[in-house]
Amino acid sequence: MARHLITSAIPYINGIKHLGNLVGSQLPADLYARYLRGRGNEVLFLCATDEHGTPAELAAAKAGKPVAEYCAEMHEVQARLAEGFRLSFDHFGRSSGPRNHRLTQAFAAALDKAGLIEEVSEEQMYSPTDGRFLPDRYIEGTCPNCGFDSARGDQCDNCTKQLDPTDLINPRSSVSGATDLEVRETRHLYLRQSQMRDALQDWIDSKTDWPILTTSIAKKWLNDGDGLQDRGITRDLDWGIPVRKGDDPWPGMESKVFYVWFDAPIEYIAAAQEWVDAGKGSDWERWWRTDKGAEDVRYTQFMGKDNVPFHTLSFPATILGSGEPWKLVDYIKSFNYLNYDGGQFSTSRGRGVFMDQALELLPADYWRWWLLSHAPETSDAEFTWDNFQASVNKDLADVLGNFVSRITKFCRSKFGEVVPEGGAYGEQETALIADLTARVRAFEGHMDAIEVRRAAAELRAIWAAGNEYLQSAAPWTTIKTDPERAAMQVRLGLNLIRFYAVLSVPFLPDASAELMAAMQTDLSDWPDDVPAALAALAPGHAFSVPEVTFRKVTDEEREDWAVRFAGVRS
Ligand code: B3M
Ligand code: ZN
Repeated sequence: MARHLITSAIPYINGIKHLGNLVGSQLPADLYARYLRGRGNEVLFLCATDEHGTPAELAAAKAGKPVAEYCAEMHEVQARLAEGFRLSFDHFGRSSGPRNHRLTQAFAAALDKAGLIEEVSEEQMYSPTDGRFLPDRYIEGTCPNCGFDSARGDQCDNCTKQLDPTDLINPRSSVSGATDLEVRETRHLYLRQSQMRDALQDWIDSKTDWPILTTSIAKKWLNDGDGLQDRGITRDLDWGIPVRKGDDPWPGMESKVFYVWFDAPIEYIAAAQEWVDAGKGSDWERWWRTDKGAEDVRYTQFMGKDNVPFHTLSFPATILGSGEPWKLVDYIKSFNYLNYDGGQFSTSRGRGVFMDQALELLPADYWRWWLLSHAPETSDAEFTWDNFQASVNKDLADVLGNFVSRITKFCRSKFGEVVPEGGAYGEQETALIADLTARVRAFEGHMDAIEVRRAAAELRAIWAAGNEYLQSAAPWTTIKTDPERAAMQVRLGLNLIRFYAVLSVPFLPDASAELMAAMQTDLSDWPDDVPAALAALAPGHAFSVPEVTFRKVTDEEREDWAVRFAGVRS
């Protein structure tokens, strides 16, 4: 049994996430966590809300609430939605919690001790109209790298380049829109990332199995010359983790906080501590300290492509630079963007379908299936209502749902609600089992490699193989001439339902649970031995006919939803 640490990028606190955010980190992370647990591994799956920095301050101001209160409320909202989508976090933490405060301050002290922190007097954009400095998202303008006109002060969302507010062309305040900005002196702490170029280069070069998307972004910014500039890790903001040197004050920095991207990844560690504090675990160090057992852990991170520079350069610089035995990530799975119906999903503009809205329309499994089977892995992907309807109706209703319904109803009418006996398998059954064995091994291969779309396609093919078998074995015809044989076909069919339920848990946790309940079993062991797994429900085992497992999306609904979500969220 291996030990797997899995983290999803921690979503900003500033509002409800859209489906593009969900499929870019939390949902595939959940898929992988569920799969590894299903195969008997020990898994610690962590996520949290990212509560500091300008996104939090700006959103709280917009909501007219004190920022601490806003964050507490939004954390609950996001936690409930995560449950709604069945995201099986072992802990969903908060980056504003006391554990992260202490850890972040301790990391800063360790980096300082290692000579990697420098105090720099720098020029920052100041807005007389707003009466404040404008760090990060308080400022917008044109990206000097790609020309995108809504780049933010810390990063361009279009080309992923990390920026400084003073890099922006035609900068404006995102609070007031003011353009009469001036440059003022302020002192900040800088992390001397440039000192760690060689260490980071060696580390990234050693990761030959990483997805191309991850390594290409990492190498682009590493070799770009300025990707590994020394960067400010403090800000002139009220809300955040106060700058301290461990437990001691940091002279001259009393009114400042750490930059959100400095403390946010440290929350991955703090979330493990919070997990212990919440009584859900007993030892966080064996997951995070290589001197305390974590060298045996495989650590996988999930994130959208815009987060890759921070996870391949900045956070590893923090970890490596501390000189302390912290666990480094082993594998970074990153995603392209999911677009929405001819444009971009947009939180700021409220465009697309958001997590709360999606769950009002349909249960989580429908969304999980569509999103995962269309995950933006090798390129950007697009959500359209046509595609959503077609995929749900075909894969879930026609293939999986229909299979379950036909076999259970037929059995009930001819043999009653128990698994019938029947004779030995014939050629057709042997061929099906051989085919399924090969497909399950292929499915495992894709899941192990976190090739989400391929895994979904293989799972669909596994369902389809059962459907095709049923179609050609046709027990409803066989029964007229050979009832023994029909009984055997039904016995295999009922066993296939349980088998599908076990394999499908990572994609469709609710439907899988329903199918297991209908089959009146909790035998959920992974089918390492496919023939044995297909004999798990013995003759005489009782079952019940499940309710409709998946319903179809009607044309009327599709048209209605397309119109309803065409504009912006009100
Ligand atoms: N909160 C950005 C995002 O939600 C940021 C990720 C932090 S991961 C440590 O996409
Ligand atoms: Zn750009």
